[in-house]
Amino acid sequence: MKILGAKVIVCSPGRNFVTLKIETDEGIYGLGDATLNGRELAVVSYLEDHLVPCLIGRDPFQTEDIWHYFYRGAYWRRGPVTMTAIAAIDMALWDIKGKALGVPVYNLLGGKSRNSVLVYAHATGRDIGETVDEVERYRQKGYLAIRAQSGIPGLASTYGVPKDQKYYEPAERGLPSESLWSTEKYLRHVPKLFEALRNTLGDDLHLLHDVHHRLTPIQAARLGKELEPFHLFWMEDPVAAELQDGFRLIRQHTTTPLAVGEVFNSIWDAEQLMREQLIDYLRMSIVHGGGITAMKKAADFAALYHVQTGAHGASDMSPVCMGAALHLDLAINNFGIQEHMLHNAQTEETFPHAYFFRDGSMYPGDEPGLGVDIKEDVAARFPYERAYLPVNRKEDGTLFHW
Ligand code: EZ4
Ligand code: CO
Repeated sequence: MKILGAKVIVCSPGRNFVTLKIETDEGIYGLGDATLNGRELAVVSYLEDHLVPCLIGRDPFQTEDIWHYFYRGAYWRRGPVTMTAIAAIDMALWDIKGKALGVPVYNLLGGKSRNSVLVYAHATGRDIGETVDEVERYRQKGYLAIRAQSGIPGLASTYGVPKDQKYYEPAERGLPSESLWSTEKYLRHVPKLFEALRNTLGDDLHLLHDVHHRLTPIQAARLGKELEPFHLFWMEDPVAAELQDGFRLIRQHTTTPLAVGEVFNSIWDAEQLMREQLIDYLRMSIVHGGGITAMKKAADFAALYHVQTGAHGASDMSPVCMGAALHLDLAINNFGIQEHMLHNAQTEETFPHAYFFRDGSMYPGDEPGLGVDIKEDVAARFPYERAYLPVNRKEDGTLFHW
């Protein structure tokens, strides 16, 4: 089998998605997600101008060689644009392999290590009362694990809290919006949120929280300690993780489990964090972490250090990535949890998929390949619109982590 060509499909069914479609001489095609939120067209160019010309004529079964060809062969290593582009190719090739062999991709990765994939949903509210109600609503839908975020008194907008639309979607059309931040107000508020959640909902539900990179290690240590009575499943991205040494400080002070890595794009971003057992869950996604080939290796490395996976699965990862994630989640031994943020109706219409949700878990389905398709005619109805993630400033105007 040979690769005939590949095309990049950009669409915006409510938000932007970039999808790679690789075609073969046997009529089988594969799909890969190439979406990098707010920087979409950089990946389009990287693929169209630099990678796709090198794919033509290759054997799509050679996922390992092709991965190294584009990783080592670029000379320039890592980085979100490069790794997202490589991930898209890798996903599409695994999809082709599965379709050609007539098996779902999880059967090429070791088969089923479990029956179902535990997922967590996002509950948000403008205040504690609304968030408690939202968590309850998700629980009634069958979710066993729920991330809880709430507005902070005295701050006009907060990460994770929707402005007008029903579901939280951080990217906005037009130029970047700006939000305001106060660490003091945040740290006073969050323990009250989780106290209210446990008092109202009891101890059974898994509760998660995303700090979104906004604390220093010692502040994160304080928060982790104060949240200990409420037994979180995890505290996510407590600090920006470039300084991996910083996590030692958090670890010394708290037993609240830590999840890190949605912005990572290489195992080297997490190598020390895992080797020194400074984190509990690796959040790197297939689309931003270099594909199935790279993430299988990262997961196997994590397993040596008691680290489990908890892949990023926000709505800016397309259904193609969600499908790929579920195959890997089902197959690896050290799977922890999978994020599951709902896609809107137009996205569901654009990307038909075999995966489904039932009783708090998800299932990749048993179709050959990844089990996700794209309707190009539907995609064409939703052309690209420039959109950005917000930027975040402290109340005195200092630019801060978003
Ligand atoms: O900010 O996906 O845990 N989920 C998150 C997300 C990320 C967005 C960035 O594109 O932190 O909301
Ligand atoms: Co996050």
